[in-house]
Amino acid sequence: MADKYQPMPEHKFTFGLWTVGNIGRDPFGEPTREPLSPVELVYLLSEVGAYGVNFHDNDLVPIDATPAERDKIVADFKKALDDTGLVVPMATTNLFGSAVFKDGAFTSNDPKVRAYAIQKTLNAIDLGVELGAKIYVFWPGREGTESDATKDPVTAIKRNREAMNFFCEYVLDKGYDLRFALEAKPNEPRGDIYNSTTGHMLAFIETLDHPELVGVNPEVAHEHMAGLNFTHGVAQALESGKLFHIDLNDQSFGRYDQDFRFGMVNIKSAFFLVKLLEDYGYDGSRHFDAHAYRTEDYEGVKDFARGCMRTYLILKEKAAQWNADKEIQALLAEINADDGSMDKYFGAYSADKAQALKAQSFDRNALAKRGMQYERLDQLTVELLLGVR
Ligand code: GLT
Ligand code: MN
Ligand code: MN
Repeated sequence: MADKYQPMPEHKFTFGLWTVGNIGRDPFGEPTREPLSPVELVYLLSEVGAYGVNFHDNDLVPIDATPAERDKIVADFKKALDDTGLVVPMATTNLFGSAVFKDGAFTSNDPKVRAYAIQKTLNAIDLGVELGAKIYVFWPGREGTESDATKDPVTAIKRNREAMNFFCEYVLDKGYDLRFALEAKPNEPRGDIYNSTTGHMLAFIETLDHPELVGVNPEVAHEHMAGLNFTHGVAQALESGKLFHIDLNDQSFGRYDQDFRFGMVNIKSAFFLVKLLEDYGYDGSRHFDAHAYRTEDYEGVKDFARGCMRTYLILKEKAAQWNADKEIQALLAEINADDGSMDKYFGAYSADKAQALKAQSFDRNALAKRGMQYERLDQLTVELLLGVR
């Protein structure tokens, strides 16, 4: 019998080359795994059942490659994609690894660095489009400061906006079928990063010349680093039509960017996230921006990748079970009971409505006495997740 948690193309599970290709280096220790080539990583992803592979320009083409080397690498990569059927839904630029970006890319205080960052991104957009990407991510890892003595934050916002407007015009000029997704992170590697949460990004997008081309790419770990409820941030993006992409992983609250396997730490919040994405029909990639523990060899990397997808599918099944659970649904119906008597006060404003509402009397104490039964509802949820329902 087929495994019911088998990943299928319609699940749109993707991994970055940098995720399964992570070699286990950390700030204190050397790599623990030998690097694999992009082609080898495509075959690894195909073996575990992924649908797609994403990359930074330099995950695929080294920063100092000659044009001839670039063409050979791209041709080999395309062949691996053809052989395996994997697709490239998303691409992005490495604007953080090279020492040139030590003070940022689009927000660097050095105009030559800013211009170089824009040039690098234009080339990387071409590369992504050549391989079929429809979403292009911007993660401003170096766009920040250690000390605010060093950079004016208003100037930095303006530089960032000018760069994004330039890229939107470039995509329109070229006729590319490409949209941008901005990924927030509060800190690391910079002491503080601008536009530090998904909420900041959503507000920034509305100030661009082409907001319709730009959405967000929220990441679990990054919002948890900021102590936020990830599901709420994703809901805000989804509700406003701005959830273009998502980076799934996990993270203990209060830690650095751990990029753990999806669902590894916070099963319950992962459940509500999957339920949100599924209930509201999010149809973009489910991208796992995470990596295996440093203790693992490549068999462990496959365990990691399979685990991300399997946990997602199990939680998807649990969400369907939750939606079909008679006791839970009866409780929800009771909690949300509505006799329609207040309908006349909701919806569009009118002076008459405001007048009538001001005249309505409410028994505040009686309303406050009502028990909401949330303890019961949450315990039912926990028992469902623990597998005893
Ligand atoms: C980097 C970062 C991720 C971003 C990637 C996109 S690179 O690994 O930690 O969160 O999504 O640039
Ligand atoms: Mn991360
Ligand atoms: Mn990410």
